[in-house]
Amino acid sequence: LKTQVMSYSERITHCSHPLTRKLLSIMDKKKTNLCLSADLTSSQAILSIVDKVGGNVCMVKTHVDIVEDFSQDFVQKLVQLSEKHDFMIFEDRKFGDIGHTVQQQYKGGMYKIADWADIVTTHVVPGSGVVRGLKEVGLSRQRGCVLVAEMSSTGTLAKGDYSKAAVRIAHENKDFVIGFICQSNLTKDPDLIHMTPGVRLDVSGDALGQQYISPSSAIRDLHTDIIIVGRGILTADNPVAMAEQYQESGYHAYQELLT
Ligand code: 6AU
Repeated sequence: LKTQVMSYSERITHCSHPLTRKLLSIMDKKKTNLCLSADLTSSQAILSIVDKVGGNVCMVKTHVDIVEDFSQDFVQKLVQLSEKHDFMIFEDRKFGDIGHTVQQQYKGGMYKIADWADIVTTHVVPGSGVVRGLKEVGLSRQRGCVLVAEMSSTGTLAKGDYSKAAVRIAHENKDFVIGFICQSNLTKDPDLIHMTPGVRLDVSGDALGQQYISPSSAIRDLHTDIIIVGRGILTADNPVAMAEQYQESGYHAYQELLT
């Protein structure tokens, strides 16, 4: 039995957060629910793949702390690419400390994440103070955050009451929280976007506990909104063709929900 969902354009009219609205309008305009996880270690390699597949994605996710030659010039160029191709920048920092510490990690150090990342991830293990700390830094810069409510890895502890608490923290901080990293649909609230990693077409896992599902399982069966794909694209013989394939699979699964 198929469950009717709202189209991206219809959902925008039910959303209040400017970042959620922007993201949905990019998804609608570019016909994509694909987020590239650009988990490469050289700035040049990241900028090169992002320039090639920027047209296929609604977001580019980074792990800046794995970039060997990180510089502010790198993130400036990434921001330029986000303007050229119209995608959002998503730093997967997974904050996980007390509010006071995460504020400094978010705005300071060598990365100055708050200066360039539209969205960041945070764990909720410290309780809601982590979100309130990030919010004090991010709100005036029109930033947002995504809560890691569930994980794709074997034996994850982020489940059950923990995930429910993440949903509660999201609802209490909707001026700053725009969604979840998750493996299921956690709320019908149109403002909160469900983003699902652990998506790949050719293999079912890796040697370190990563577990994969297909784009259609994520979007059509689990009713999440965005697929996050790293190695499925990055290690392909033809990453550009593969990005197109993930874009099509994810978007097709969304269209199946609409009909
Ligand atoms: O497609 P992969 O397996 O190459 O990469 C998946 C990406 C990696 C992980 O750090 C991230 O998604 N991730 C996350 C995120 C986005 O927070 C949570 C999770 O549960 N599983 C996961 O793989 O960059």
